[in-house]
Amino acid sequence: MAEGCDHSSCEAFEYKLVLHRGFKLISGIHSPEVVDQIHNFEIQDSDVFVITYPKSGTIWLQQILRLMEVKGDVTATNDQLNSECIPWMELIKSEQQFVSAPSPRIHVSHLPYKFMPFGLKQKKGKVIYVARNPKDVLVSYFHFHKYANMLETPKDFDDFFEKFMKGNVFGDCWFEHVKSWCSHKDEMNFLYITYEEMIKDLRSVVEKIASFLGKNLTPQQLNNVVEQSTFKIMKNNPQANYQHIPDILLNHKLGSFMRKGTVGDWKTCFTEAQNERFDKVYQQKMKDVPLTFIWDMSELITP
Ligand code: PPS
Repeated sequence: MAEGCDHSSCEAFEYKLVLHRGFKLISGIHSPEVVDQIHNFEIQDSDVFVITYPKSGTIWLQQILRLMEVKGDVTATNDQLNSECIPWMELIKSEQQFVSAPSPRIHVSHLPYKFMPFGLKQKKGKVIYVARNPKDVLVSYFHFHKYANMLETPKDFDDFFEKFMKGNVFGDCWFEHVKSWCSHKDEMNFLYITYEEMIKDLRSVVEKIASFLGKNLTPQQLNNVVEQSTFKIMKNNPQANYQHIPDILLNHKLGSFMRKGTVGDWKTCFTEAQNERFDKVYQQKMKDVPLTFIWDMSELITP
């Protein structure tokens, strides 16, 4: 989410959320014209799209898929950033950039379903949707807003809580995002995974992804993918950790993409009243949605 503009020489550029066909884009980062073209991009069977609401594990998937492409050989990934090899759909500059990307073309995106290539609905290409429990998403996004210069700095947690609940952030409403994608899952080649299952058992999720993508990796190669995709390793891997983003966009002194990487951090920020309110909204908005989430680390420990 943090690249794609060329404001490295600007003293100060005012980024703001701008409504485009019912979805907020970030002015100066996203081009509404290019975003509108995505719908008509021709899709090949080998195309892969990782779809996430912000702060749900996007860069984690970039690392996993990148490593899978090189069969777990991390030395083969040293010369290029993950964000260059697996770019953001909403940040590409033109259709030509998409068309000429080497196969398999792998992209990540926070865009809602309605903007994505029509071909996906004809079961061309593959979609991996990564969801994370929305309370942890909210907290991770709050911390991200404090150091991301292209997003409005929240006054405090309460202020951000309100913005998130109203969907007044890039990505819009979490509930609508997950519902819009998951309600169309049968139209696409679609794999749904969660951040929490990756925390619980990364290896089995990596195996699931490999099988979905038809990748034949040996057990050792799979081990390598898993080992190189742990929080600790990624945090220190400049190809994966987004430390290359210029300070004009991310104030690295105030935060990091690889922040905590855990489940249940919402408990450090939510008040009891906020938690109750969130639960009420969650129950109401998700009442017809057959998805469940893990809210705390203790739920991950099998007795
Ligand atoms: S963004 O800005 O939307 O692209 O951010 P995104 O990559 O989706 O989400 C960032 C959060 O994912 C965590 N992360 C990980 N957690 C555990 N293990 C690994 N390997 C990993 N990689 C990324 C990252 O720490 C952010 O979560 P928080 O809660 O802020 O730590």
